[in-house]
Amino acid sequence: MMLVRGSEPVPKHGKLPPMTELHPALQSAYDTVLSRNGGEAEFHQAVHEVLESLNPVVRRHPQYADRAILERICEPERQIIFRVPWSDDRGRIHINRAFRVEFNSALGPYKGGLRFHPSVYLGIIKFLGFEQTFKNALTGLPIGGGKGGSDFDPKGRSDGEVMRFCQSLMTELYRHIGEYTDVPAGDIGVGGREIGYLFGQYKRITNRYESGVLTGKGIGWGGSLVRTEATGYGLVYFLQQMLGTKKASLDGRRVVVSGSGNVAVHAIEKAQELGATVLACSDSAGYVVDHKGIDLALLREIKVAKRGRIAEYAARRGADAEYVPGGSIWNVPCEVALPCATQNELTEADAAALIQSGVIAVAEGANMPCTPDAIRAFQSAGVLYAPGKAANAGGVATSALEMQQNAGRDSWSFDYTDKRLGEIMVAVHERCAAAAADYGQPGNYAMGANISGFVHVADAMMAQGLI
Ligand code: NDP
Ligand code: 2IT
Repeated sequence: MMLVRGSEPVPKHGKLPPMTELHPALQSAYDTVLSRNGGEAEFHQAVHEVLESLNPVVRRHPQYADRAILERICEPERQIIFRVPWSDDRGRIHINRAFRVEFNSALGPYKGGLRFHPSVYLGIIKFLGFEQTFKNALTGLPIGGGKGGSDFDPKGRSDGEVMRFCQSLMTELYRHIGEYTDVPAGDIGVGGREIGYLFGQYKRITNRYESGVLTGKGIGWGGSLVRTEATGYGLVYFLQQMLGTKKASLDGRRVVVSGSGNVAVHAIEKAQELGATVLACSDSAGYVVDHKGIDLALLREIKVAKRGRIAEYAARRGADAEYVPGGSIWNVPCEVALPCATQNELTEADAAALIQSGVIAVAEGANMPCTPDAIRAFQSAGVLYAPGKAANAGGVATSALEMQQNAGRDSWSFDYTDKRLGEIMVAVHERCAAAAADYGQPGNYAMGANISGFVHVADAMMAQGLI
């Protein structure tokens, strides 16, 4: 069986760290993942990171190596791949590929977003579904893990084209999902507009107003207040907890946030509210630095309302702001870094630049944005580091609150829902911190998140028999 070590060229984007010796049961599970999922670099990376954290767990509790729990937890319960035909505004026909990976249902119905981005392939959806399983467990709410999406590129597409694509996708997806089965939501490229079109088509096909089948719905038709803001707000709530352990706060801090989508915009909003100056943000083409602090109203107008490019921000803002095409946003000096764009966007070299500039905390709004080498660099430099599966769990947690409201045919106020989100993020932080301390690594949130999430899911799987 293949062993991944040091510089072997396994992942496409992130280099794996020098391998800690894995317990034989973990090694065997990892070997199986490598041999079964050839070429799926991001999935290998996500699995490796979790298994590495489990060494002390399997040593202390050998029962986790029994009954193939490790192999089962790394193998999705179901993987669905289908064709999505649609026609553009000029009548040309396009065929996309779509996925739904129903990873683990030990704790509840599969739950996780849909991503529309040209880079989507099975390996990305599997990595996201795997991460989601542990993230959802960390929330303490009754949700299993799943993820889906398509290689459809929404950029430059009209509303009509996006609608036809969503309708065609749902024409197949509807038979696999349901309030008690699998509950999709948004992710990159999927926001309120897309959820609306998807919900409409589901309702039309099934002739059921089944609110709980999707989350991230509009406020007037079954959506929850705070869901739009939840991932970014929750990220900052987690960050506050983490800084609190060092008696530090966000007030007066210089913050850099990558991305300028749903997660980034709301992280910026909350960080600014708490007294931070957000100096820079980005999109896939480049980044802007604004020495006076990002003007959030302008950013929203350009990126959210007009779905435009961030270059326009600097052009409109004048002398205070500068646009850097390409390049790395992590060269902008700051005390707090919040990667909120995509996987493997923050490399070892970026981590070195951040450490050099005096970064004290890094919290992941995106899923797996830091490469394994970057994480290792932060941890060895004593930088507080929060993994996405903990720090960005506020989004899916608020989706679970949306499901609760739908099930009770109720709707809660903004303040009440935000308070619940805040409490959940405090609890997520506590679970990570407690597990890390219990296994002799206080402050190692990556290890704590992986251990706490794993134990919760594995215990439920053991109780439910060999399924
Ligand atoms: P959006 O589509 O709203 O925004 C994505 C942002 O990231 C955009 O600024 C986009 O730039 C940029 N981006 C996307 N792909 C790339 C890429 N390959 N390289 C560089 N930049 C890129 O998505 P979200 O804000 O919802 O998601 C951002 C991250 O947060 C993802 O990792 C997602 O999985 C994660 N997440 C999202 C949650 C949610 O509730 N939405 C919950 C938890 C995690 P451009 O505008 O140029 O496309
Ligand atoms: O990565 C994530 O947690 C999300 N995209 C949100 C999933 C959800 O079901 O709300």
